[in-house]
Amino acid sequence: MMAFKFNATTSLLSALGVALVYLAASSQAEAREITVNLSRGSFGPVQIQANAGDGIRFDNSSKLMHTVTVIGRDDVLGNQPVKPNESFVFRVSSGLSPGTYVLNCGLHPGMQAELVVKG
Ligand SMILES: [Cu+2]
Repeated sequence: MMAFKFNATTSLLSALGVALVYLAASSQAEAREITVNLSRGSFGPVQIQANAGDGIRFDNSSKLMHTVTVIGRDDVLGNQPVKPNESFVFRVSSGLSPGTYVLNCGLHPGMQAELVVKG
């Protein structure tokens, strides 16, 4: 009888352990961060795929000031400045419905990237 109780407790703890690992894995997936480099007048990569809730970290590794704008969606992200050697994290909000958007730098014409929001 004692052995049975021990096994039942062990099983319950194992199940809890599995649940905790699952929760940890889920929250890691939700906290995904994508790094985009701003350098030499271009975004790298030029196509970014993200889900709602993901963070896009714009790293400015250049000696120039850049800005990041979602064209046509100033309500989501205005002309966000990113100084040299600084970074800015843009959280893909639920305000951006799934679709394709164009990001650009307001200071360097032609400096663009495509943002695909998957859902
Ligand atoms: Cu720029």
